[in-house]
Amino acid sequence: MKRIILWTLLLLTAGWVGTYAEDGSRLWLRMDAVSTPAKVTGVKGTALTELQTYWQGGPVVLKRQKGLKADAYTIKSQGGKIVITAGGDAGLLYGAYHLLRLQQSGQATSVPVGSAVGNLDITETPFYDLRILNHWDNPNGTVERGFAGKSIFLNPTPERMKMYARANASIGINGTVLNNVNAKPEALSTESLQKAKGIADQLRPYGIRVYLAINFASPMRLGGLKTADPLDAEVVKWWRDKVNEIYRLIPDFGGFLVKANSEGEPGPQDFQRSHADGANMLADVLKPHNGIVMWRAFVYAPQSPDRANQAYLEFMPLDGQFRDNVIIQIKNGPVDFQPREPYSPLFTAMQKTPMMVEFQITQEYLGAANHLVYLAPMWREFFSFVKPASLRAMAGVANIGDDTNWCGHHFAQSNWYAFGRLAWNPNLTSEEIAKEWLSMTFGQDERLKMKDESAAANYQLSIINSPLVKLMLDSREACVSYMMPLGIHHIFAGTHHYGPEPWYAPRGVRADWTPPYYHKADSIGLGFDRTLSGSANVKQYPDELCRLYNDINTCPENLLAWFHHVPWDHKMKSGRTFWDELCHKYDDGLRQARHFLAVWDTMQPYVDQQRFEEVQRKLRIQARDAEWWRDACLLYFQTFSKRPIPQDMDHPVHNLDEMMKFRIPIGMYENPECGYTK
Ligand code: GCV
Repeated sequence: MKRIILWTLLLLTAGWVGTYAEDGSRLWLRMDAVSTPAKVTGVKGTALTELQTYWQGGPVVLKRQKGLKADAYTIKSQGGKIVITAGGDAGLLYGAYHLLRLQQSGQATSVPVGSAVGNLDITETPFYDLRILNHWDNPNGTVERGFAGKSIFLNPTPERMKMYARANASIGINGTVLNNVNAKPEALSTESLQKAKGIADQLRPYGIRVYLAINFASPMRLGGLKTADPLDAEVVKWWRDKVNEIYRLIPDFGGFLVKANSEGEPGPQDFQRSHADGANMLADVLKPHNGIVMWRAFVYAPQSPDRANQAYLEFMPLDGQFRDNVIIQIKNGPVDFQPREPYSPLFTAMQKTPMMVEFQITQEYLGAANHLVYLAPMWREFFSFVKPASLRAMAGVANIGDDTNWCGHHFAQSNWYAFGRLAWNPNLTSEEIAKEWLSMTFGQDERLKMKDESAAANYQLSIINSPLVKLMLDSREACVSYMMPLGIHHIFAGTHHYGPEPWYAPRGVRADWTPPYYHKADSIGLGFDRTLSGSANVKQYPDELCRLYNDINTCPENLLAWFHHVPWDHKMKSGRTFWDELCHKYDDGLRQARHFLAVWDTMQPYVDQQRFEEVQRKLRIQARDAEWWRDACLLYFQTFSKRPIPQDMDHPVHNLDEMMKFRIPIGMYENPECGYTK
């Protein structure tokens, strides 16, 4: 209550500010140009240009210094100037963006609006050298699991590419994989490579390298060879020639991302070779050019009794057998980007192989571009189990498309932003990042127009102290609650993964693509038995965690149905039965989603009308979807539990038979207009 009063006071102090239309296309880079500098080239040239265009303070000097890491930088106030020092040009660029961020967000009181120099003493070193986006973009312009329109690479305009490059560089992203991991062999055709070269040329001045996902069978399907066996001399020559062709066009090409022997994609196992054989062959041909291979560990087989076991079983025997320019890219959880999963046990098991984590920025399983779900808390949760230092790099599946606002939902921009900031420093808190993003994304223009510095500072404070921060921080847990609480997972509609279909199990569809494989609901209870007497998945974790997860009484309740087939009457810490707790969790999630609408209404004075209304519309969809999730899941699971919905909560308002017949007519390439519409 106190917070709300304080916040209201701050709003009044800041004064009522006029609003105007705003489409979100400027992302978090919302500075107005103060001059139009002459064109200069190179990454240092970009740093100079950005400062000359947008910096409103006193003189800034850019200096290279030996001994500093290329991307690291310092920013210091020295003798009436600001000096940015870095080991390489990219560091100068990152330093320039840092300074502009201080100016724009008004966070540092030492750099108020329009100030000359302030009193700066900042040192920054990126935690990971490789901070990379993975686009799942197809040559025809569709984006797999993309909810923000078509691929930005289909017909890239220089303005759009420039904004993309600036946005990435401003948060430290320094690599981008241009195409879908379900790669077509044509991704390596000379025509496609020319196109990739065009994009690489536009991104290079911003310190961003280009990478490509490849199809392992390319030597056959594109090159016309009889085999793609990685140990075949002709095949190796084909790859060597192709790699040489790429580097002639793109001298700083980063390397390959590979999805092999997974979901029908070809791989070395088709030729009785191992993942290591395949990855090492590619690594050897890339090595002379300093290229790398990011080899994905996302593998599972239809016959596996537990999909969560598979990556460990395939990759652990190969630990230590990969070349030093191979990094194994592992999804954060052992199944597939669910709203909550435990971490993938490979991360703590593999000791002799460089690894990187793959997060999903696009919300395939978290309400697509319709739900406001801030993902930093989920990624920070991962890092509370997996030490950041045990990884070599961070990759994020991009949520970017050609929609005017880039990400489909204005708040989905915060996930792109948070990914970049965490790849730079995984120890930043979710709250720090949310405040930074909010203060840059909303209210800028009003703040910058204020002549009175204290009014401007108050205005900024009112944004970062608003209940919106809490809304963002709570949003992921709320989504878990209304979609799949207590460790339930993968109970989505088939194909598009939007909305609940815990019953989905058509004849002929492989079992591990259907929800009953995961929830295993029956008259006894709910959940996947991964204990030592079940699939023994717990054994893939370190001993201490194995013991913790294996015992239903010590297993964290938020993962209970992930590791256990939980009896309906199991006593929970709250004193409720598991069934009652499940009902309450769904209902709590729904309440939270509804509450988001009330919180957003209080933000109206701060936010331009266009973004206010667009977010409000999405929040309404989210609240209706949360109700759909609660009703569908509880009524369906009730057919097994045979227990009543508790009296002290709201009861379902939809009919199960109608929800079971309902279909959303979309595939995996688009955002649904809205959810359940009956
Ligand atoms: C690119 C999941 C998604 C697929 C995706 C795959 C992967 O299965 O549903 O769309 O394919 O993960 O990460 O390779």
